[in-house]
Formats: sequence, C-alpha cells, structure tokens
Amino acid sequence: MKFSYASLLISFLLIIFFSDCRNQSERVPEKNISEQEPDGPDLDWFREAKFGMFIHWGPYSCLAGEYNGRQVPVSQNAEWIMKNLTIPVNEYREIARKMNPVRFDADELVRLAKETGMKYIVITAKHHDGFAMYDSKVSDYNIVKWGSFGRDPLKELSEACARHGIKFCFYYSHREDWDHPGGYGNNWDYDNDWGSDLYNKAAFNKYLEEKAKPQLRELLTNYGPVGLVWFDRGMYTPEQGKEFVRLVHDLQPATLINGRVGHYDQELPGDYQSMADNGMPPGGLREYWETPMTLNRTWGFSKFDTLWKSPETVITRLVEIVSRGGNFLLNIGPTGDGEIPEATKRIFSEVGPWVSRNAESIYGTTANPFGELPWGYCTVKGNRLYLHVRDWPSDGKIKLQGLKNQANSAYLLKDQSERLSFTCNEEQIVIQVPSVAPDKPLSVVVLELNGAPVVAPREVFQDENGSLMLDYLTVKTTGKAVTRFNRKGGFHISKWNGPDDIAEWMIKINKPGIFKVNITYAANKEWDGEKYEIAAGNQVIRQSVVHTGDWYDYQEFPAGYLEFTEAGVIRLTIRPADQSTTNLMYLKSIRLDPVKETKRYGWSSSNTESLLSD
Ligand code: FHN
Repeated sequence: MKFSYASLLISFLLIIFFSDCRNQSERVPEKNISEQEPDGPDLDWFREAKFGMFIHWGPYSCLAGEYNGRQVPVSQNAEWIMKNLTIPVNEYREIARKMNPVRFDADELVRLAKETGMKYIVITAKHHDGFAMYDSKVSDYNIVKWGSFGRDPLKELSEACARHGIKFCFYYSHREDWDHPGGYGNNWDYDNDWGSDLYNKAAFNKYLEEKAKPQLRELLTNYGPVGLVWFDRGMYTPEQGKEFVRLVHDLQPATLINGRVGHYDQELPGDYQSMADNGMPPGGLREYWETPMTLNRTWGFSKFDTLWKSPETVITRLVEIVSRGGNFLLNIGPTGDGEIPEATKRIFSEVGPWVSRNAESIYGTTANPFGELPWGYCTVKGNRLYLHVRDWPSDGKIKLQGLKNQANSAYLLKDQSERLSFTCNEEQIVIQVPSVAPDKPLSVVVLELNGAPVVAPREVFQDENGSLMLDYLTVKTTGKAVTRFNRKGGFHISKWNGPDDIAEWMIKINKPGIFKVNITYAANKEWDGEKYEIAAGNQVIRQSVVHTGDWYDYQEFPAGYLEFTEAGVIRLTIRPADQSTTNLMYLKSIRLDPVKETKRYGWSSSNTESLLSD
C-alpha cells in the first residue's frame, strides 16, 4: 500500500499549473475530412474503388465440402478440407490432378465483378493447400502442369481485367502450405507439431526460399501490374513479414500489401489493414482498411452451405463499411469446374443495379464524420453529404446534428430534379423527405453544403456515476497518431512518437469535481520509460510508460488527478512528451472517475494524503 500511496502521491504532485505549457485550451483547428486521412503509398485507386471481388478457388472447390463420404461441417471453411479431414498429401495431390475447370471463363468473372460494381479482383494464386492456380516454374504442382487443364487461369484473368478496366490482384498464402514439408500447418503428414511461434527454422526457411518467395517473384513478374497482394495468416516474425513487403515493393513499387503480411499478433505492416474475416470496426479508423466477407459461410465452394446473404444485406454491409472508411472485399467460390454458383449470380444481379444508381455516393467517398446515425449511414465527397437512409422516417423528417456548415440544397440522389425543403438551427438540420422511401434497402439523400463538412467534435459525457470513458471511438487524432485495429480483435491509438502526435477528446462536465485518471495501454519493453503528458485546460499530468508484457497486453495504471471546478466542455489531450524513435504506447482508453470526496481541495501537499486515501 505504501508503494501505491507513494506512486500516487508522485503522480498527484506532477499535476502542475504550467504557465509555460502550450495553450491546451486551444483546440487544434478543424480540418477537412479529406485532410485528416493518413498518407499511404499508392492508396488512391484503392480508396476510390471501395468494392472488390475475392475469389477462393482451387482443388478444394472440386470436393465441394465432402471427401470419401466425409463432410466438412458447414460451420468450417470448405477450402480447409485437406486439413480438416486430414487428407494425406499424396491423396490430395491426386484430387488436384483431376481438377479440369473447363467452365472457367475469365471474361464472365470480370464482367460479373464489373456489373456488381466491383473495381478489383483478388484471386487465390495459392491457398493453404499449396497448389498453385497459375503456371509456375518453381513447382509442377500447379493447375497448368499437374493435370490435364493446361490453361493458366491467372493469365486469362489478368488479361480480362486489363480489358475491362478492373484491377488484377492476387492472394498468396505465404506462411501456411500443407503440401511443402517446411510450410506451416501440415502436422498429419509431416513430423511437424509447430505452434504459432515455435517452428523448425531450417525447414521453414527452405520452404520460403524454394517455394514462397520464388512463386511470388513469378506472380509479380509475369502477370502485368498487380493492384495488391493479399497475404494471409501472418508470419512467425515481423522481420519475415518485412522481407515479403520488400520483395513485393522491389518488383512492383505501386502494388499494395494487406496488413496480414507480417506477424499480426505483434504489429501490422502492409499498406492497409485487413479486418478480421467478416469483421468491422464499430467506429471509424483513420488508417485505411478492408473487410473480407463471405457470401455464405465458407470461402471455397461447398455444396452444403446454402445460407447466402441477401442482396439487401450485401448492399447494407457495403455502405456501412464505406461509411466507416473501409473497402468491402466480397467473396465468391466457383465450383471445381470453374462455374460461378447460381445463387452468387442471382445475389450479385440485385446488388449491381443499386450500386450503379447510387455510385456517386460510394466511390471516392470518405467516412461518416458524425458518429452513429439512428436512421442509417453517411458518406462524404467534396461539399456533399450522402445520407444513406435505412430506416425511412414515418414523420418524413431526417435529422442531422453537429454540422457546422450551411446547407445549400437537399435532394434525392435518385431524382435530382426536385429539391427537398429543410430547416436548420444551431442544433440540427431537418430535411423533409417524401413519405415513401424511394429506394431499397437504402435511399440516398444528398445534402450540398457551402464547403467541405465541418462537424462539431463529438463530446464525451459523464455516465450515471460521473465517470468519463475516453477511447478510440470518440478520439480525434492529429499528427501521426492513428486509431488502429489489432488482430486480437481490439482497437487502440498508436503510431505516435512526438509531441505533435496528439489524441484529443472534448469532454462534457456536468458534475464538476476531482477525477482520478486511469490509463489503459499496452507497451513493449523498448517503450519503457517513454514520457507522456495528459493535459486538460491548464493542468498537465506527466507520466512515464511502463512496459506491460506482450504486444497487446493492455493494463490499467493510475496516472494522476484532474480537477474541473465548473461545468462545461473541456479539451483533454494526451501526447508523447518528447520526440522518440519508438511508439509511445498502444493506448486503449483513459478513464476519469470522480473522487467520492466532494469537498473542494486546494492543490497542496498537505491535503494530498486525504485525497489519495479516498
Ligand atoms: O484460413 C483462411 C481462409 O481460408 C480464408 O482464406 C480467409 C480469407 O480472409 N483467410 C484465412 C482465415 O482468416
């Protein structure tokens, strides 16, 4: 207890009224939404594109979820059949030999993607089963040389993409390979009981050097410009991941790389982040991201999985993702013959027309600047807000709060000939819409503003106990600080290493008083001792980072106390105190809890004890 009193006392004494500190009450000037986006190498086409087609296709597609009377449960991925039914390599190789996808039609696939509104295609060049779906000189275990097909689907697809103006991209399973004795994952044929970090380095390096890297070089050399390479399932070490990043960027500097290239339990390299499969952040991230999603429950074709998403669900997911600032990569699983399942075509045929008539509100837009909207979603382009109304209002009124601009006009995207009336006051803008929703499942109302949208910062309110929770959902980050996704399913604020990299919140104090400040973060050993400042008004808490263990081991620490004597809105910031070469921390949250004692204390050491024993 003595120790914690002492440390709290030090924390408390570190609350200083600084006359020399930066003017903390002055908020960083509002920026246009577009200015708030981070720089990324060649991300422009990707940000514009929004919607892509994922194709999982390989020998597993021929099995369609069943082998020798044994079925892969529909809750499991059909492309995992080799592993899930522990099919021996030699048997699986014979299955692969029979793959003869005579119905594969690259133009049909590309046309389908195009008509659905998809701007890029990512196809499995090699999935975990180790079979290459292109003409590889590295190993004969490929679709051209192994069986009788003799055609190169990736060549045909890349050429069809070029003809139709679609970006050609490929997926490559770089760590997992159940065919190669050194690849990760096959412990039924090979004496290989590797855990996630424990592995036979010599065997794995052999696999990397004689298969994975040479195949990637082929793919990046023989198929024209590649929009992006989609790696999967991470790597053993961040360094191995970085080697793949270098390999791709050396051969095609403009090619994007998804975040799963490295050891994603530790950090996420790559040019953008892949959310978890079918996952989505509950709020906007500043870094660019993409959600890969299945159309039923599996990626590879399964004759058993008929639980298809409806066209309405697909459209709504697309808009929800785009409104949160991401891309939507929607999967199809062709059959072993190369046919596109009828259900896929039917769903896509309903998605495409909606996307086409609402294209302006999707492509090239940026994220919703408002927080959750009760009636639907919002995207932004230039001076226009696109309000995607999911729950059409029974009273004919769509309400929008927090907009600081003036609105010039409002209209339905579907019918621009008629202007909609609207009223504005300081609090909100109310748009009068027709009684019947003009489109389904979402109707788009356009609000034209007098400039790029400026939105009042979201305020954080005290809960019923008087506490305030500050996290990535309500933060505004500037400089290099960004909100990030980690592959363990969490979100945090990261990438900051200098005093200009700031996370800030606007907090609304209704019940003034003294608040204990608790901070929750994860920090590596190398970040130990980095200094940071939490500031509110003219109070500053100075603290040092304590390392917490593994990469995403978040821990809560008491940081100090803040006092707010009056009700009102206050800007609270946290930033690195000094310029450093390392990250400050992975900040999860800052919590302010009112100290029970209501009596107002003066800030002197004499009353510190009583305050701290609270
Ligand atoms: O194991 C794979 C799976 O088969 C599929 O390829 C998905 C697509 O994101 N990725 C892996 C699981 O995350």
